[in-house]
Amino acid sequence: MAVLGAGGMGACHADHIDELAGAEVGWVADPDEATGRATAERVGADWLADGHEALAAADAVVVATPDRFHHELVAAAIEQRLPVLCEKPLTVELGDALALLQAEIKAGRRLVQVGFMREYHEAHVQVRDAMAPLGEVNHLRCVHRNTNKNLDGRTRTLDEMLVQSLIHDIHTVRFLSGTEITSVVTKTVERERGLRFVLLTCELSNGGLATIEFDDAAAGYEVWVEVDSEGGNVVAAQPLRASVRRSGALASTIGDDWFSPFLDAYRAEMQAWLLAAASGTSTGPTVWDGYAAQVVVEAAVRSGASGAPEPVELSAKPDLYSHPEPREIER
Ligand code: ISE
Repeated sequence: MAVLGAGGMGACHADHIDELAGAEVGWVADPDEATGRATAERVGADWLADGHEALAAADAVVVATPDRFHHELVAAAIEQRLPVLCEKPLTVELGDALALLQAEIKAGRRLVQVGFMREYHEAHVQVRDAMAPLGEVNHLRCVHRNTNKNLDGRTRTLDEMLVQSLIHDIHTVRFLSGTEITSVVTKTVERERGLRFVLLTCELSNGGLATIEFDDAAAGYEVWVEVDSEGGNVVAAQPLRASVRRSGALASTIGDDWFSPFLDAYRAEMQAWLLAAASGTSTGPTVWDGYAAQVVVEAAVRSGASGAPEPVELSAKPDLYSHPEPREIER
């Protein structure tokens, strides 16, 4: 495997590949030599500065570079018919997501898995399984509280929050409800230091609603979902945490980083991707999912500016993405 980008996510993916039997990290590519070498040496791989060089040598590739480089590397991997695991977002620009859709259609195969790893997170999987027999979704509520301790006091723009964070919840709405988002209204709360809270209200193609509540300066990191369906209500299990009674108080720890609550999900995602790649098939969130989430992001940005509901207009879903069965990758 080649791992392109050795920042937090690249290093995490390289470690997970290294842990799993049957796959090896051959190359870690990162223009920053110290960062690249640190991960490469840990997993017994070679360091390369150039992602394209690593890609030419590998059987499969993980793209975990800064978001703006995803498009060109994924396009090159599709061109070489290599299985790809690409961190979210698939691309930053909608036009680039469309180009990847066209490239995969031209290749005639699903080659890319997009890193919407909530699909591999136990609490989300439990909700999906529990709601399956309950019929149509009437309302799906996503709560996402980010502490953003690594922003050093900087606040993010609406676009950044949507592309970097809420895009996960947008995918969660789509994969849990099995519907498409047809319109979105964006409301925001600005405080002295900048944008703090975003609320998306989405109409779904089955006539239901979804709301995404996003706090970018919360006291602790939390992600959960609640669903009201025709046949019942499902609430995601909260993580098990010890309660401590001390000095007349009852306390529990939430945690403030977004990474550790999802470590098992990242591992499961990697395992699923590797198994599919090894058997010549593909699985998990597709380029269509990456594109569809990006269309919702663009509509939410427009609504943030206009204050009005904005339609989410997807192109017709290509056949390649219409059937759930994994397809063989022919090389
Ligand atoms: C981060 O990039 C992630 O992917 C996390 O899952 C998300 O919760 C966080 O908001 C993002 O910044």
